[in-house]
Amino acid sequence: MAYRDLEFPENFLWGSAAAAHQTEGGNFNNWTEWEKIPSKIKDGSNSSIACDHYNRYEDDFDLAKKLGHQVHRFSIAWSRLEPEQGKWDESEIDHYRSVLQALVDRDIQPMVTLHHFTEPVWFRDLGSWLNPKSPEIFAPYCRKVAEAYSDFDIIWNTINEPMVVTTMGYVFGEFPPEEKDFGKGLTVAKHLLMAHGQAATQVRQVYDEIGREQPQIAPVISVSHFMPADSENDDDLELVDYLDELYNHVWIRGAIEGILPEPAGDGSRYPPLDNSVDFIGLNYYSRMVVSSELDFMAGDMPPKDPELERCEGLDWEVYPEGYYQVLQSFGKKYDKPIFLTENGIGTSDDEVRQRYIINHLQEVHRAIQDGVEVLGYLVWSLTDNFEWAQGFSSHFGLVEVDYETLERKPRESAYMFKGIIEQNALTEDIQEKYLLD
Ligand code: GCO
Repeated sequence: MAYRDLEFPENFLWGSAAAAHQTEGGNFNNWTEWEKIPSKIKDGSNSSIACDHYNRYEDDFDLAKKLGHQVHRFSIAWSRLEPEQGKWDESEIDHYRSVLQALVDRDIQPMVTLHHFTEPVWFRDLGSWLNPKSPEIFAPYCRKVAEAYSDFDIIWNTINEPMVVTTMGYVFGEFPPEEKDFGKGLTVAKHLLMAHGQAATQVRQVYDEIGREQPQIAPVISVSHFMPADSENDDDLELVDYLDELYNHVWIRGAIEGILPEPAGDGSRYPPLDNSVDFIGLNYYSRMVVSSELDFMAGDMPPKDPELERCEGLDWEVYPEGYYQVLQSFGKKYDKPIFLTENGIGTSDDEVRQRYIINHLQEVHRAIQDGVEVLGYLVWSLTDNFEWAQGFSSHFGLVEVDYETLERKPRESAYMFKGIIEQNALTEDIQEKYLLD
């Protein structure tokens, strides 16, 4: 097969993404408490030390720098900053100042996520996102963060993957609080949308108050490419449309249009959402094939395609074409640029990762050629880390972590990615080297 150089737009940003709970260690939140229940984490591990990134962030950012990264996306642990409602831990606020400074010192652009899955135990005890007041309870923390770090040049992410929090925590019951209740899921989706609005509003207000130019703000959504088990079956096609709308679009459309859309809300306006989306943070990993003959809500899925490679543990099928499809549909539906805030694969076979990244970037390039505005691309993740209910058994890192010694070792894919960043292109040489080997 003949390849050609695929150049990315000028000013395209490259880097990697991570989250506090998965890398830092030493957290105390709803997940650390849940992890203590035997059998919740598939490999029997827990996040206690994780990658010890809390103490090793400078070394990790040295690696990111050495590997050419221009952006690093990470999350702030709400439970560290506000260990009791309304009480602020100044030493933790200082900690993240040092983290931000370490990125700036290395000339890496920080992208900061305010909520990435975990929350303080006191918030859980107030009913978490089922509490009608939860968006307002979240707001002071967002304000505090904005006040504390507004002197840094930050790209802000409000809520990470609201529909994953909703479905995994409240519909399929695989994440805390293990609810299996569609109605509760809708309530949580609505409150997370309101929380996004509150977060954006707080950040904007703080910047206005200090007379600083407004930053870029975005929620980060997880999208899947839904496909019918039988493309001739109308019921399957209908199910695809229904799930695509419910999972991929309802929430983000609400954020962009400033409403609480049905079926999560009643279609009413929610003013804090106004001007809350500068760009769409989009995470894509895989497709989802669905059949109307199976009970999707009970988690029944058709058999996977044995020809496709899969993500370790999570069993997601590798399907790069779906990336193009979702980018196309987002490009057409919304007048907002897209930042690819996560893409990657859990695997111990780095050649699988090399192929995964290249094949997905080929699709990103194709979408850009066809007119979709894409601002940047972040690999999930810089290092191996604690993959939620999978524990440490799914290896997403460009950099391998030895969990005995916590030693870091860049994989070949990290150097491959460095080459892509340096050229701002997927060159013919890189494609030949990594796809034909
Ligand atoms: C998510 C989270 C990440 C995951 C990654 C791989 O996207 O679910 O943002 O924390 O680790 O997606 O599953």
